[in-house]
Amino acid sequence: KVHQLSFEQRLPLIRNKVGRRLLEIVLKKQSNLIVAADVTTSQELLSIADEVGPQICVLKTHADIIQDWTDSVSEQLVHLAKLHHFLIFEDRKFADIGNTVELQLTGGIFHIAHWADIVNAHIIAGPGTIEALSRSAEHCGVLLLAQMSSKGSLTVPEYTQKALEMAKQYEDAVFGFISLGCIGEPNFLYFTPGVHLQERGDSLGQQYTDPETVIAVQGSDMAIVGRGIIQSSDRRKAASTYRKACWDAYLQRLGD
Ligand code: 6AU
Repeated sequence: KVHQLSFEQRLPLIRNKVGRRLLEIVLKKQSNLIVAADVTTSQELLSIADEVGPQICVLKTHADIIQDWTDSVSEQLVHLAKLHHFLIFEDRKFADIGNTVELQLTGGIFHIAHWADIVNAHIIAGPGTIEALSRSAEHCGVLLLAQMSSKGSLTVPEYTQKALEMAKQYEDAVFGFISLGCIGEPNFLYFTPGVHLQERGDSLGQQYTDPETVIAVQGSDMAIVGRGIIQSSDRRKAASTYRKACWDAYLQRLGD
């Protein structure tokens, strides 16, 4: 099912308010590009946020790979997010029982619930994981991992289907999926990682597809790009190239 509904048409169908806020940003900036800032120092993370900020709708973080994380890092990130008008997605991939997930979301040294607009979760442990996130992350939107980009992923069609069913039960919190394309209804958004304009994969099982295939052919909405931009010698220019490729692919899908 490839959606020919525009983001304008889908906005009122999204139940979660972070999801609607995201679509407002997407439309205003004409950007369905998410940058995955997989770097190990706060200085690199913040400079990437500042460099690519104007081109993106969401910055995706892995707080636990930053070696010098403090509350000040999240404060500066939130400042840059307001300045450049993007949302922050902490790619924590919660996967535990609800009680533990609640502690992981609010506690530790990261206090994810304080600064993240979006978090994601595996469905492997059942609905308790999502129940915990929907209870303690009131201002946070949730994405479920329905498929993965890596070689040998265990997300068989039945598993993907379960993710769709679980999302429907928690539609106030869950507004979309990590998936390889459009896998469900237009009231959810589809986020696809493993996007690169040059490479086909890496040595550890990542598999890449280009933006046009992911968005125009497979029907995904948002492209998540890490190394394709992060490892470029000119990140601003790379982000601008990817933004245009992803947006053109969205327009192409609407026109088909
Ligand atoms: O473009 P890359 O390969 O440098 O980075 C891809 C980013 C990484 C992964 O942690 C993440 O996307 N990712 C995810 C997410 C977003 O949940 C799921 C998946 O199946 N594959 C994947 O690469 O930050």
